[in-house]
Amino acid sequence: MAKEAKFCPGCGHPIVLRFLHMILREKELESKAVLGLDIGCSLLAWDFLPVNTFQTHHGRVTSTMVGYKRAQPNSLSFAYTGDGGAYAIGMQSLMWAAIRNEPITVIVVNNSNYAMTGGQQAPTSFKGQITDTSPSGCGDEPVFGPELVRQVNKKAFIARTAVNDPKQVKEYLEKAIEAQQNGNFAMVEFLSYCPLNWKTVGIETNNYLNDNLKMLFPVGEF
Ligand SMILES: Cc1ncc(C[n+]2csc(CCOP(=O)(O)OP(=O)(O)O)c2C)c(N)n1
Ligand code: SF4
Repeated sequence: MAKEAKFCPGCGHPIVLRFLHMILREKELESKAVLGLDIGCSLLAWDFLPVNTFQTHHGRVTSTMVGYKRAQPNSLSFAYTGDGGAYAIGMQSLMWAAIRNEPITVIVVNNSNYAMTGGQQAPTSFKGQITDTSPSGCGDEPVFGPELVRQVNKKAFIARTAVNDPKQVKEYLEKAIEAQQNGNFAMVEFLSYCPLNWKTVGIETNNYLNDNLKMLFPVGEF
């Protein structure tokens, strides 16, 4: 049984995690799965799923789960991280795992800010985005993670979707698991809700996702 969420009401993280759990249960893979958590709101997934879980340092979840997979090749190894953990402090770990085609599945939850620390500008913040550290609007272009990783690995499964497209969320998670089972690296980025730091309520959160993140970051397989 999945347990009570520690995430803010309306957060996108539990959507991704519940679909991951649904698939693991359907495919009877719960006992083989190992979930590595990065620092950030990802760590709120601790004890959320009935799956063996590691807590790692900020930006180091990918390398930790590569190590785990090498030690336990029959396991199903997941690196669960925010966009800051993946594309700022953890970019080097992510790129080398992709370059070496390490057979793990990386799940990136992109909420366009450093959420756990209070909503600072992140590598995925979009031009003009108001954050705690860009009160007059972010001046930088964002990082397009899946597009970048595609450049260094032609065999991997690489995709982006959004938490308000449940059919695609499930499909891409299934394909990312299959890719790992076939010996390949996989990464899916999920455009995700962060009502606390976006300062949105109710339908405004979904509108923010559609009007900003989904307008900028293309969804699909790369
Ligand atoms: C080495 C290190 N640097 C900085 C921090 C502080 N820190 C904790 S969470 C976080 C931001 C996390 O943002 P992101 O990875 O995008 O995840 P989110 O919280 O948005 O899900 C930072 C900078 C830390 N814990 N460790
Ligand atoms: S701060 Fe944002 S990402 Fe973190 S739990 Fe709350 S809504 Fe979710």
